[in-house]
Amino acid sequence: MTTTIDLHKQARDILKMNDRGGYTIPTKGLYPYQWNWDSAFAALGFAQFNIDRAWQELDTLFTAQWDDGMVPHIVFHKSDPGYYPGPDVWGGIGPLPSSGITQPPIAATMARLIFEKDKTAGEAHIRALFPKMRAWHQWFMQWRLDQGAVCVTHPWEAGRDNTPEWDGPMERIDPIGVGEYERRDTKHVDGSMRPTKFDYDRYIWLVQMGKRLNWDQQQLLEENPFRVADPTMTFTLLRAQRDLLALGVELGLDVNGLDVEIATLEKGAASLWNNNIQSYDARDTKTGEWANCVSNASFLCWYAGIDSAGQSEQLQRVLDKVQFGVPSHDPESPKFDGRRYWRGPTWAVMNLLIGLGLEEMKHPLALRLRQATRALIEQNGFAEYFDPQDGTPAGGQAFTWTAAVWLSWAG
Ligand code: 9WN
Repeated sequence: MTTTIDLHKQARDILKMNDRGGYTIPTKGLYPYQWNWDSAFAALGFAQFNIDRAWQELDTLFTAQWDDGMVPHIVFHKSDPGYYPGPDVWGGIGPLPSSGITQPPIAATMARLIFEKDKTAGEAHIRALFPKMRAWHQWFMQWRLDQGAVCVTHPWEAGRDNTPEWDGPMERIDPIGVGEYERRDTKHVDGSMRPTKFDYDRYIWLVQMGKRLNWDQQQLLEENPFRVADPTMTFTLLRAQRDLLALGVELGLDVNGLDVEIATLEKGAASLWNNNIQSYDARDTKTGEWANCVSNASFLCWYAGIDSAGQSEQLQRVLDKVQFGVPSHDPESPKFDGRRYWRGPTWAVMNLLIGLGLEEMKHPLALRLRQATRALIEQNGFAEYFDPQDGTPAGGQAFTWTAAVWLSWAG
């Protein structure tokens, strides 16, 4: 029988195995580069046994920050033909080869959690990272707001690539001229667990457009048909801004304007409440239409410091429907698909963020979610994601962020 001690060792070994020297890849083969939010989770995992390595992870991520403040979603430290689209397809314009979009800003929140573990080791890192995190958050505030909610401009930005929330806006894209390309993801894992060709044509078409416009945000604002106000981005940025404010106040740093930005984001979060389905939801800013989806991102409200009786009812409902919550899409929706990526599976990292919020708010479902995540990993290992009905592991294996969730929260 595998014991908790064995699983802790396995989780630490996964982090060490995926360490490429200063940064960690999500998993060998499928994802051979540094991903933005994966790295922030990796840092939290490392902090449980090697605090210096935790800070190094975040420090490395921010070496890829663009002049305008954006921190890219992939940093291509060393070219690897096993992943598509690579650095040449993206044509990122930062100091290191990178993609041209970002990912959910959880770095400031993870930095604060790591700082709380050891303030002496952390203070210099926080002082150096603070202006960089501030600049990144301000980039969101400058370019990405819609009624105060934060928008994504590519499905990959939310980190929830093929969630049904994007189905409407994706259908409106005609990927004319996308040309031939060779997918590599389906060479590593079963295609039935991955996004479809319909999705990939549009993912690549959006990348080609960004590169053509040299990732100029003003031009993208005018030309890009995909602009969706998203609960992931809105809730994670709101939380990150609160954490930045707390860190700044504690260390006597310049927090001027942060309170106003937080108030804007609070309004933005409120604007994502969809009365028709009694849940936080994504809104297509081009049409004003709701996605009408209860997703795992809907449950990030507590993480952002927002309590919601309506969302609590939804949480109770979806947790009662599956063995291992939180499913990435409503298990009662006809679009639910328990094995296909962000259209149903449970993701340990989302559970961690949701769970942290629930615990901080002393929510009655907090313990249940933590125990379900613990059982999920105990029984099924450190997979990228899992079928929420029976826990079947899916996607990549020996996955950095699942190991980090075990070490920092579930284990
Ligand atoms: C595209 C690395 C990343 C995660 C995302 C997840 C997946 C990439 C892909 O893998 O996306 O960014 O190629 O499928 O959806 O959340 O950061 O683990």
